[in-house]
Amino acid sequence: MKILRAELIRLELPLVAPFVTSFGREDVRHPLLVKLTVDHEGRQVAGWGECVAGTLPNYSSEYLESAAYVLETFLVPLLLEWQQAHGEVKPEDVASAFPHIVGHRMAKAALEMAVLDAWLRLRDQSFASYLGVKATAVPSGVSVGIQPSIEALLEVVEHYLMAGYVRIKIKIEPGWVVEPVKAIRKLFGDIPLQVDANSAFSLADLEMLKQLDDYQLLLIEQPLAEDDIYEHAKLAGQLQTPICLDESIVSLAKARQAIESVANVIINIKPGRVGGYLTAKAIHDYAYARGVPVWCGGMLETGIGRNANAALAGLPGFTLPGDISASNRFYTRDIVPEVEIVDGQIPIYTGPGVSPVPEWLPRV
Ligand code: OSB
Ligand code: MG
Repeated sequence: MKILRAELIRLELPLVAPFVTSFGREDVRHPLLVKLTVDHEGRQVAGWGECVAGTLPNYSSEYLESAAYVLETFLVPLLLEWQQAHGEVKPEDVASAFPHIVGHRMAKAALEMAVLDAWLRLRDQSFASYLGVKATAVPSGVSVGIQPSIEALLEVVEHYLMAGYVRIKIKIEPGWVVEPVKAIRKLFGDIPLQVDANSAFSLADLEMLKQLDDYQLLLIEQPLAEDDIYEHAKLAGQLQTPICLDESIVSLAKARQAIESVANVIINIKPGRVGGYLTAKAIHDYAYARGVPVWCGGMLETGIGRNANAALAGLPGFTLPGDISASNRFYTRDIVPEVEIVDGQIPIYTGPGVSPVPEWLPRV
């Protein structure tokens, strides 16, 4: 297949409610889409990729404008050079087109996703079938931001439980750790529950974090610094609750290091953070072969990334519910037909590619 044209499309989607984490507050999401027009023997299709970089460099060093710049200035031109030299482009080639571009994995992931999407459309094949996924739906968990009060938190959690979410994750930060967990346990009993600190703590908080061991949490996600697997390993030795790594896992190499050094570790796989769905699959395969549980994280994706995440999470090693919720968890109107929760699950899309509804794009 040959790429004829590459476009970057910036969107602005207001959130249904502010999303507050230990690193900041978001009211509006700015998704960046990559649209490739490709040709194969006279047939033209469009392939879509979604870049998950946030507006600010607070979750990772990448952010919206850096990703757009890197795509436009380096990644797309290098991929076109590769195409010129090799006559065509395949999904597996994308990473080899820019061996000397360090980092910028969210930008790389978006371009690889668009190539993969176009390539699969030309074959009339779904992403799930490409991955070898047999499942038809995946359990749906929800990530709950930090709330202004315990009462507000309990109300929001109740709302999500009523909507059918099978697992609740709450964001935590200094001053918002044990009390919210305790209040949820008291009101809702032994529901599947986990917490996410987004690197808000250090080993000096050990005694406080140890208190969480009393609440049968599924896991504690990324309590310590983003670049510090070593300290997470130390912490894991002191806690009963499993440690899950999110920010720290930016590659297969980091996943290997975590699996080798952190006792009882669990891995949150986010395709954007690791450089694309192919690496995400490789991390899954590596962890699965070693009996290490993984689950699929989310980055407030539109239906483009959300459907792709659901397909990925259909792989057998994804044994914990993902942050794969319905479109209406974040948006009043998605840009593709709504992703819906049905009996606590997100159905896996079976068509060859999910396209934005053209009339809906100008609104955002
Ligand atoms: O840490 O998992 C995280 C959103 C943005 C950045 C980081 C995280 C999150 C979430 C939301 O928790 C997950 C979702 O998309 O549902
Ligand atoms: Mg996280």
